[in-house]
Amino acid sequence: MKKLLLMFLTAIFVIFTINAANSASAADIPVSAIYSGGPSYLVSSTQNDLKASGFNTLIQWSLHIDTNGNLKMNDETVCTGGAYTGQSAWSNQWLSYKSGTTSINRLEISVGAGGTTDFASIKALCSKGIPGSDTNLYKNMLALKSATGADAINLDTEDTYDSVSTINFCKMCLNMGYSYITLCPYTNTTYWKAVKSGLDSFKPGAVDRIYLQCYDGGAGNNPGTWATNLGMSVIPGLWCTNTGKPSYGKTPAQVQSQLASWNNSYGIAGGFIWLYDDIRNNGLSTASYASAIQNAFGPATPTPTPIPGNYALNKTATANQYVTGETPQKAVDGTVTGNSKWCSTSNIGTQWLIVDLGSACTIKRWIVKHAGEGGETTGFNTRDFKLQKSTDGNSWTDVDAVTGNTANITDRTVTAFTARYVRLYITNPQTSTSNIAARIYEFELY
Ligand SMILES: [Ca+2]
Repeated sequence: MKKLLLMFLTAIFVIFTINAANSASAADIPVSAIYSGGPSYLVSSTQNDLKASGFNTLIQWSLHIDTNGNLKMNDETVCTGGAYTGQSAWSNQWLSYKSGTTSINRLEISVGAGGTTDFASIKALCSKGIPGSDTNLYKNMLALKSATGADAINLDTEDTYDSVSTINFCKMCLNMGYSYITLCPYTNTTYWKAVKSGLDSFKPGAVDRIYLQCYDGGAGNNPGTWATNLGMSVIPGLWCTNTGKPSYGKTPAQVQSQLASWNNSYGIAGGFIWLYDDIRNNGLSTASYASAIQNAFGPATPTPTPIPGNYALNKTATANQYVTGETPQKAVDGTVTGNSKWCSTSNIGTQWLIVDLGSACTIKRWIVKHAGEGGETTGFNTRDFKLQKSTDGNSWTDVDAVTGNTANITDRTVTAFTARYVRLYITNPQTSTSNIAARIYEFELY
């Protein structure tokens, strides 16, 4: 009996921890990334292997920057004088990585490495401010963007930990069109916190991934500690079987086991593998490592098919209050991206959202997409709320109620009812202990 109780409490604790830390579940499709050096730059035959691998993110390592702002990919100059001068094959490959049959949906270019002077160059070029569009560094990074279509710049800072110049460099990259900045720490929490903080205030959401090195110099890293320190779930990385430092080498089975354990303990957002070069050199299976990451989060689930006939879509929505720009209509516009939410001005008391369906509709399912689904912290998810119906928009009857919610999505079926007006009636918007306004990304009725 005691054992059963303990198991029950442990299960509750695990569920709570995962929700609180915004971890990936199989349904979310976790980040599965792979770093690659020479092979994906110089060997044209690697593209088919990587596109069929199951990895969803390819990180090209490593971009080097000299004090004149010229760029090299490993040993070869790729951008100088504002022009791309690297291998045409690499440019062509990268521009087509996300096309056709492929598992890759994101490309990143990693700057720096241990024992290099790249961040010393960045300090020399960026410490006085954000380099302007007339600088060689700006022109070359823009040429690289055009040649590769890279989505993100990844920071592998391992020397010259100067946050001011790093932030200016990243702001320049964001200004010219790179969508994201990602971090790849192994040590020096203070530096990484400063970089993240500086970029969070410049462009919220721009730092969207933290790839934590948990091998070699970062072998002792705890994903939970780093997530707490940096304020978001991390993506831990492990080294595949290798001959360079074999003691850090992990088989696919070991990768799966370690990531599953971390996900249960801390909630992680995915995993990454260091390093594709070793997979190639040792004749390993790229797909086996991608599967190991996916399997750590449970078997893959198919993407849910959109349900036709959301009665609320683009109907007239009103609310008791809303923040400028975050209007009630954004809760019924069919999207959860781009901050498309209704947000109340007050963070206490009752808040409500009414949808006028135009005519009476028969409804048997309702869905609410909360803050976490829109990319905000799950602590902002709506806690206690009701579904109400009305035939006149004035007199309301409860249909269903949810209390103590922490999930990103509420999806409930109810006994079919008919109404023209439907109200989301929020009695407590806060999941976290701090005061949080109601944030509804989408309210759907079927
Ligand atoms: Ca929306």
